[in-house]
Amino acid sequence: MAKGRTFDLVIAANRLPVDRVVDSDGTERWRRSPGGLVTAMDSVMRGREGAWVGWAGDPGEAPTPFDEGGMWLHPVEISQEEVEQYYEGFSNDTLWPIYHDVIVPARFHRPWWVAYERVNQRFAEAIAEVAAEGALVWVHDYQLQLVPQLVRELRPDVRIGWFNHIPFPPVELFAQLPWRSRLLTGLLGADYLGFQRTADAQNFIRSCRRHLDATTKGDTVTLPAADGRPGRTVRASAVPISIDFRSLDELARSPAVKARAQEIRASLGNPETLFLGVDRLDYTKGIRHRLKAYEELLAEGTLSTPDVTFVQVATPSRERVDAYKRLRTEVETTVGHINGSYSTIGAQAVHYLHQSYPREEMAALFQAADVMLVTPLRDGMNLVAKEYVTCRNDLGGALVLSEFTGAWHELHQAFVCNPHDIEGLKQTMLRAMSASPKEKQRLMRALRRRVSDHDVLVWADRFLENLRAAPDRPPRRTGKERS
Ligand code: GDG
Repeated sequence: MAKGRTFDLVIAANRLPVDRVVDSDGTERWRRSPGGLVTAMDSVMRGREGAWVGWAGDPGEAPTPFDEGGMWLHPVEISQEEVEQYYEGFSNDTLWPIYHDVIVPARFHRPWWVAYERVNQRFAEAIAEVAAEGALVWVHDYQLQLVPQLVRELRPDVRIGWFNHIPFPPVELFAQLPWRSRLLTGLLGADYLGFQRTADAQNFIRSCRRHLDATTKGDTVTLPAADGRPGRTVRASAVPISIDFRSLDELARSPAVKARAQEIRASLGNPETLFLGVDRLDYTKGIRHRLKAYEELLAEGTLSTPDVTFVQVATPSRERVDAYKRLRTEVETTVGHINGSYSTIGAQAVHYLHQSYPREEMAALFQAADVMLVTPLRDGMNLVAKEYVTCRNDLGGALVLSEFTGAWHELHQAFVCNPHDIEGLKQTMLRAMSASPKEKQRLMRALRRRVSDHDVLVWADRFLENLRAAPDRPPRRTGKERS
């Protein structure tokens, strides 16, 4: 019925914020999916009339657009071959490693690029269909870097913003991409480009200077007029993402979550120190590094069970990509080795959970943990760090945080670590666990204030404000080509 329905705010991301589930009686329904972006945009859409353009998660024909919790969801079709080439291939096996310091080698395949271009074009067409005259279009992340320019060609009347959830790589790494100029031109179709850190925005601006006929000044890039297209000036700056502090804080204060946190500690044998890691099972997260540090502390006898234990939640992720399969094998072998060597009956050294949990359970785990280990080798932001401090309204707990996360640039009262420096990481873990309750309270209070004052709503407002104030005002359309 809603064919032709248009919206003043259009979000575009690789995935729609829902998963299709089939109940035991065979009926199908949509369920809100977990994850950083979903949580963030959910808050942004609250109280606004908006549409979300994205993939529904199953290859093949897209479901008909539908309304879900006050948001219009417009599915984009992606075939099985495109899932392999555009998503698993170009997005997660080419761009993801390049944008994360080449922790694993990037793989370049020309058919993957062709699929990436084709899917980006399809997203642009879907956005053009649902955007109202003069709408704000907010495109998300590395999977859709060509979309800003493609939308601009179809709909010069709309304002286009793009936000990168992951880092933007240094010039030398970005230069490896055979399609580097096309990616930059694709992004420069936007009016405003948001990044997690100033360093990411600067990396982007430097790459534009190096690879395009562009001039840069401060945080803007100017492309001269060419091929009948007018010149444009685009702003690129940092606007770090955050979380919905108030709703998570409220959840963490609930008696059910508090009781569950106690229950978790009791079922682990009430250890003196509970270490916790919560990550997608991804090689960027430094899971192996933290396990190595922990194993060495056990081997030296500095730590021992049952005084300490370690819970690692490793949510399944990108399981068909080879680098992820290898990582899983490595992590699971290491966990097996640690448990084989240092567990005793009734006192396990590592509890490894390759599963996804409800939000309430995550909040309880955060409350139960004495030391949260966030040790990525590179991470755009890392929302888990912000979620942990949000759940610690008791002002207990300690956060160990890698200097290679975007979060570190905001959370200076964390126990900072360089995860490559295993000796240093071990010392930081020990300092965090043995800090006095008073010191922990002082640090946690400051961390919580930062997240509370810079929550997801502040982030979204800042992004949209920057988008509205962007230098280039697009011409209003005068034709009657759309109803
Ligand atoms: C990308 C960037 C950036 C995880 N397991 C479960 C679960 N989660 C939730 C966490 C958190 C989210 O997923 C993960 O967000 P992160 O920020 O930690 O990491 P990425 O998935 O890599 O996200 C990252 C982010 O985008 C946002 O811009 O910060 O740098 O890489 O919210 O709590 N949630 C539930 N069950 C689980 O088992 N409910």
